[in-house]
Amino acid sequence: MKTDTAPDKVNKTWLKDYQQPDYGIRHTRLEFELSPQKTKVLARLQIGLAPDRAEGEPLILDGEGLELVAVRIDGQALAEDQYEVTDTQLIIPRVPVSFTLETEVFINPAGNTALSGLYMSNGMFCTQCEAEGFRHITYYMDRPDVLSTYDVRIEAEKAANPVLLANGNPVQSGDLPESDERPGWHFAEWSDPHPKPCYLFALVAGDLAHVEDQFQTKSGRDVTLRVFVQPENVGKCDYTLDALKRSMAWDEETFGREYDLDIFMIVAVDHFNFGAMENKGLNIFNSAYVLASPETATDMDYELIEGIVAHEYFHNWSGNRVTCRDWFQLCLKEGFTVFRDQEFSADQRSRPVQRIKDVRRLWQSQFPEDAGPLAHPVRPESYITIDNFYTATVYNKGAELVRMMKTLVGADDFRRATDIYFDRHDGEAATVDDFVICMEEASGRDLGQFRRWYSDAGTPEISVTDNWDNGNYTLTLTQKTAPTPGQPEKPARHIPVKLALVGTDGPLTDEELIELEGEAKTLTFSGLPEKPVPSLCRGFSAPVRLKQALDVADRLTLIQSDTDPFNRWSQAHLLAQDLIKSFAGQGKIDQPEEAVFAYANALGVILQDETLEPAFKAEILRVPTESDIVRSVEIIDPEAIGTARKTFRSILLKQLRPLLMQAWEANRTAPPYSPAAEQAGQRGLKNTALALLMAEPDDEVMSLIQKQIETADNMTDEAAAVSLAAFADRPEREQILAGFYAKWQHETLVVNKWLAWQALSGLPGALAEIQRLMAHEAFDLRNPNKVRALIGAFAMENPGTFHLADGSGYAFFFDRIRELDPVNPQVAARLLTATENWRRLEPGRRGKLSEKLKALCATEGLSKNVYEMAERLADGE
Ligand code: B3K
Ligand code: ZN
Repeated sequence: MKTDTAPDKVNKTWLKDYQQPDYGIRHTRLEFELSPQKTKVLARLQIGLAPDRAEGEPLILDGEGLELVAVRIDGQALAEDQYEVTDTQLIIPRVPVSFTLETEVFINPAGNTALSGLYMSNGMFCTQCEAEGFRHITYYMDRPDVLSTYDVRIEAEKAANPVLLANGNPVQSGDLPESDERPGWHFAEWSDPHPKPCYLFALVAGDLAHVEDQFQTKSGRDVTLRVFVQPENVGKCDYTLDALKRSMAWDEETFGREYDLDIFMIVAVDHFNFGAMENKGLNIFNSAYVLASPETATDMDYELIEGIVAHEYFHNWSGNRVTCRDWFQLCLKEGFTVFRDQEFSADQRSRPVQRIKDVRRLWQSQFPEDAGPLAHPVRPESYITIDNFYTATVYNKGAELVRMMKTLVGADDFRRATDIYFDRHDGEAATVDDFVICMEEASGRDLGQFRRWYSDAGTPEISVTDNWDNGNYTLTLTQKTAPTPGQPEKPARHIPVKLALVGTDGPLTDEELIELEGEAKTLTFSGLPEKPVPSLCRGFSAPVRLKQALDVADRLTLIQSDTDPFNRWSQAHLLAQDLIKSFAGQGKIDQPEEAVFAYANALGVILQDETLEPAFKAEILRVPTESDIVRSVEIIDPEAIGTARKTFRSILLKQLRPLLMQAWEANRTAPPYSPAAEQAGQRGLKNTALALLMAEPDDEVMSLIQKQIETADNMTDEAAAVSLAAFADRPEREQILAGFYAKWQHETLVVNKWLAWQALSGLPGALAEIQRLMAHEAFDLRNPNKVRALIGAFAMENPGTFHLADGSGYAFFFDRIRELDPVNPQVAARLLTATENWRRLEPGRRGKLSEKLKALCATEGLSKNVYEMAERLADGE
């Protein structure tokens, strides 16, 4: 690990400095002799000077933490004075125009706790190379615009590693001759004919079982599909395989994209820094997004598996066949691929509910990012480490930009544009601009102003004013974006606004698309029978905030009478949020109590509406979390928010109790369990009703909880009931939690849920409980899933405990960051996003948290990951 700290030692990389590489790597051959502490890597690279470059450029390869044994050019060993090795590079001043470079290095996979490069998870070897992990494996031009074909040979002890996998197609395998040094070894060779950047390289070796299926592509290619897992999990892969087949068929149907190798593999590993990785032909997944059985996985787990399997598969075209020129273009593959997986899920499940979930996610993580010290453009301009820019802005806002372009050019031209893009840039490293150019060419539209969405950070706010005059209605939309770090001026953006006017009995106009390009736009309507309520940004047509002065009655009109399901939900969610804020003394609604009665009535009508799907009802019934309120207030006072939310839930419950009981009863699903949308929606509604009933956890409701725990035949119902018990101040709590642990202690993914529920509890003593759990056998700082379950859930989603007034939550959190940083800097840095709202805290907490950030920033020996985050967070103080 690199341990630069002082700002002057930390190099920033800038988009404006991009230069094409001096050399290309035509072909890469890698030979691995795997051994946990000392793996040998031989790299044989066919290198050539780039066509437009003059001879004499030095060859500079990236490499970190490598023990270099030999360097050869065209078979000739280089003397030590013919090259230079630094902490991060191998520099060869003089090389021929075209040559073969061989390097031999040793690396230590077992010591790699950062989980970047080649590392070990539960005894198996695996890799993670995006973004810059390959340089921990061998010396290479570790940048996405160097594309090469690969041959890989893996040698390893057969008993411990019967399975040896790499990218591409299998070539040959067999036993190695017996020898004293390597008794019982074998080998496998793989070949990947598709040129790829090294971040897509992957290798896996271990004792794995697999499930298998076949897929025939539209043009008749037979593809073997395999999902590899630890042998005890082989019964939990069927859904992953099924989701994969559906993804392959969908991408052919929707984007005309076929798979291009003879085999597609997914491998599940327990130690993984994020969700999954799209390595060519050999996706490596966090086991949480592969393994599922009705007894151990929730509906939400199934949904995530489906979405992530699709996402990684779709990268085969949007990311792998067409990759990124440099890491500033990350949204080119990530934003587009998130858009693709969102569309897939919308087609597999309920489109309106999918849209609600996608926007909920954007509001939870991207809007706060855009409004705080970590704000950055979808295409950032600089970074210390790109690891810190795998953000909601790049991914989720990036997806919204693709969605807006589709709205602007229309579905047919959008599909023509993606065809042009894939054809034109196949086998290349492209830029965001290349993508937008394809949209322009296919549609004939000028997207010049639209490009600001990529370069300008911040969420535009659209203020809405209107005037009603005897059947004539005028509506004025005005846009404004607040300054963000480094960007004081924000010119107007090109914003697609879908709108309709709604009356008490439903829409008064058809939906139309308005393009807001200037600062403001005024629209006039005549002949309307009543004063309408404008339904704006229907389907969330643009990632903006609407500033609309609607009274409660108008908002209820939209909740009840709009035909756009997204706006019905968003109005309900935002009204609930405003009501809670009003109870906390920060809202604009007078007499919030009466308004809650009216709101409850509206919810009651929705609950009884037979035409609405249960999943939609569940979304609308879900009370905003404390974190939702924290995100939406100007000044964060966690205690006032906690109390206000309780008040709101209690009043709602008083009004709705019989209907909630009925919803709980009526939505119990009949066996057998199915993870498909319909049943999942019913369980979602039943368990959301139960959650609201737990606003007053009396004996009657606790008996429902107990009954559900005892009779559940699936983890969704069991988890819902046990987690609600974990949040309740009831005598049964301890015994329910202990019983759950005793039952599931051998299922690590289930135990992670148990850790998270306790980390989310807002009960007095929650912090002490979390501290105790750090020492529990179920916790392990080296496993990112466990870190996220316990520390991540506490810091990100338990504001009452994280922001304890005496600062003890902060002290605990920063101790953990310091402990984790030397183990896994990427995960430690990511956790720090929990502090991004510190400037909005009430003064007491604000002072305490900013002190902690400043102290962290000044700490010697931080990783550059944590240093960069702390510096951006504390900047200006
Ligand atoms: N491309 C990977 C993310 C890699 C993150 C590296 N820090 C997974 C994905 O987005 O599909
Ligand atoms: Zn991705």
